[in-house]
Amino acid sequence: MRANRAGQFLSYAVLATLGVAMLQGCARSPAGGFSPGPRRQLIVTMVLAERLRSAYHYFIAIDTDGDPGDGPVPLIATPSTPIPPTGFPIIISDSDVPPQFIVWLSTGIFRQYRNQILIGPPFLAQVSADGKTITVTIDLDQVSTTAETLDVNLVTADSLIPSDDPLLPINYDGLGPSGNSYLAGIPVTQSGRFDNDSSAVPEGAGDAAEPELDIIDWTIEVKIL
Ligand SMILES: [Ca+2]
Ligand SMILES: [Ca+2]
Repeated sequence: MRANRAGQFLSYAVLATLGVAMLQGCARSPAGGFSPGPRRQLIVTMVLAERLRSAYHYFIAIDTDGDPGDGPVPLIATPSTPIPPTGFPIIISDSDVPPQFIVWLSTGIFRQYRNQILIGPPFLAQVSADGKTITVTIDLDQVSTTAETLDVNLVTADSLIPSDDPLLPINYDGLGPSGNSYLAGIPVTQSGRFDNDSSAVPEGAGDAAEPELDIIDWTIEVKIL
């Protein structure tokens, strides 16, 4: 989809000045064996129509406020949009609150942000050999130790820098035809699995400007060990 509507411009400069976290591999225990990993995990896969572009941006956005009535949705800023004091480019949770937790992949690097603060890489993250499937394992204790449900959206974008040129919009995709069909109220107090096929608003192909941006499938698994 092409976007040129006004929204909150979430401070890109904050991101640009933060440090860089490298992709993390399997966790090893101090004894040298493999750890079973975090006690509570959120495993997210995002499938694209075509191999991702390294310079593009791929987000998992999570709202922890417990209100399924508002969730992370893409709102594209323009240069004339007032810049809010804090936030993350193109994604908001509701009219006031930026998403509390973000995983951001760009230039081959996965970064996690909690309340706009970089907290390092996800526990595990990888891109498939064909470049179409992104899989991220998030330590739920890093997201929130108290939230019983999460609202989740997957968002892609070709740029984080808004342009007033209508010929150069930020192109993006998000869950649902308009990107506003975030997944509301995913319970994280017990193990469970959710997927696009059983979603009330399945995400399909052809609703993004480029196949490299086009989310066509997803799964979310809550794993309590
Ligand atoms: Ca969509
Ligand atoms: Ca799509």
